[in-house]
Amino acid sequence: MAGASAILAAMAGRFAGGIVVLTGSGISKESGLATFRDPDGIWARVRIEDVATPEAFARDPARVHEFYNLRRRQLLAPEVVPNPAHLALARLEAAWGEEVLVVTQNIDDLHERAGSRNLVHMHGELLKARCVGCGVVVAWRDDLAVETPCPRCARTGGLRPHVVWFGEMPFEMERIGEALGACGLFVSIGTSGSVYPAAGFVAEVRAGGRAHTVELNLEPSEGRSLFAEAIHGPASRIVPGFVDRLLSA
Ligand code: BJW
Repeated sequence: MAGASAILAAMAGRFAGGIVVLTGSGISKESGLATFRDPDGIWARVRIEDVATPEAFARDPARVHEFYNLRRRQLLAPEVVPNPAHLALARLEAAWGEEVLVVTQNIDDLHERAGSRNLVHMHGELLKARCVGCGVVVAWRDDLAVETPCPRCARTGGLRPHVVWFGEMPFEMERIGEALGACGLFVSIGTSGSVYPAAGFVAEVRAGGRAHTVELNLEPSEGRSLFAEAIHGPASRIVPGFVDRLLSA
């Protein structure tokens, strides 16, 4: 099996570079959180321009707060818990330690709840708020409103969800770039590959010419042809299987 032997080769090099796992909203779908671009996804119900740009927040902050308040309440609902895909990635990190870096585009905290620690939230975190006045970033589990005062500077109107909107720079790009440049295996899980810079990671890794690249997604993504190997199916089934294969290779 060509894929398995490529993984063995990547395993041999894992001490030299590690594994980068990019995750998107598809990994959290079976935990009860919506994806963005599927027919039942968030962007089928809400316009990006109304809720996910700095201009939208400047124009109508109450509308943007309403959108994220609803998603924060959904995330904190008792039935939303990590699924076997999140748990499998945490198991991989438990076995191989910091060689495994999860870079998630998701703003939910399901990777943390599953046990992942070596983790980058490149599009931010729903359970944090940031003050545009003083810059403080604080843990936040309640609704936000335009009138909510900043817990540090007390200014009102400045608190926003600590997330990355279109036109804003994703977080920790330097750390991500270094990991992509060094890794021996790049795995993309549950993302359509339509939002940059994350959509460009596979090409970046391939340009290095060393790492094996694998897509794990419900269906072929926009970038499928860029991956050396692809496994399609629901994340809760294919990710644990893939991790088992890595750990037993
Ligand atoms: C399953 C499954 C199951 C379902 N199991 N799988 C023109 C060209 C190129 C770039 C640009 C351009 N014009 C503008 C840009 C830049 C722009 C961009 O990419 N736009 C594109 C739309 C073209 N990007 C930005 O503005 C970014 N910033 C930036 O570029 O800064 C400049 C920069 C310069 C140089 C270096 C670095 C940076 C910022 C992007 C911010 C994205 N923000 C959002 C909202 C965040 C907060 C929130 O959650 O509300 O992030 S948008 C949304 O999309 C969210 C997601 O993280 C992101 C990706 O979506 P994802 O996760 O892939 O979801 P889907 O729905 O698209 O896909 C789900 C997949 O799962 C599907 O394939 C399903 O099949 C699959 N699936 N069920 C497994 N059970």
